[in-house]
Amino acid sequence: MMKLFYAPGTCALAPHILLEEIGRPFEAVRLDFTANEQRSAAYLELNPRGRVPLLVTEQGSLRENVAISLYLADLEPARGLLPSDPWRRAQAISVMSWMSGTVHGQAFAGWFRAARFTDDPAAQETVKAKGRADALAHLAEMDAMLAGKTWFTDERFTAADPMFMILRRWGIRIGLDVSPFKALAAHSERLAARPAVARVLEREGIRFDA
Ligand SMILES: N[C@@H](CCC(=O)N[C@@H](CS)C(=O)NCC(=O)O)C(=O)O
Repeated sequence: MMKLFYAPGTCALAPHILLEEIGRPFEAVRLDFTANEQRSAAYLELNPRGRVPLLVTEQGSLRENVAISLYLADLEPARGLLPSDPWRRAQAISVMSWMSGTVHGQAFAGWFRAARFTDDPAAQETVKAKGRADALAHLAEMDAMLAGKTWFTDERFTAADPMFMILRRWGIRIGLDVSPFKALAAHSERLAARPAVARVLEREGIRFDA
């Protein structure tokens, strides 16, 4: 059985949702970030990067949100979690890569983990402010991407969708005014209404909008 290591509300929520969506049995293993469990010796042995998500499969361990999400989608092609058309598939992977590398890895990480960018405490304040401003601009861009659409790709939920909700939620949590982003809000509501997503939110003990 596959095992997903996650911490509530983190980017691991994306593969957590996809695991529920594909309907294969899995074990969700929760790490407590407030107790720094991601840096415990036991976890570092599994994932020396000390990050989540980590998917443990019969073939070995897989890191990186985008790779895990693509893998889960490919496990059950009949679920259509990635477009089969090469161009649409590339569009989905493009937005997933941008959300992971730029919106998460630069903007939000700048706010949440400024010490990754500089050791200088004064400069960390600048990194945080820049991360926060960039996050707001990126959320505006994400809102525009969803305008007039039900899901990111066509009329169908895909592996690209969960990260929109996760990043909007982080925006709310750091006090950004997300109220102008109506398409993004409607998309998050639609996601949260999916039975698989509702089960995951309940297991993680979080709300999609707070
Ligand atoms: N590029 C990685 C980033 C993973 C990552 O940074 N995860 C965060 C949670 S959203 C984490 O584990 N942070 C723990 C830490 O920084 O100590 C991915 O997309 O999987």
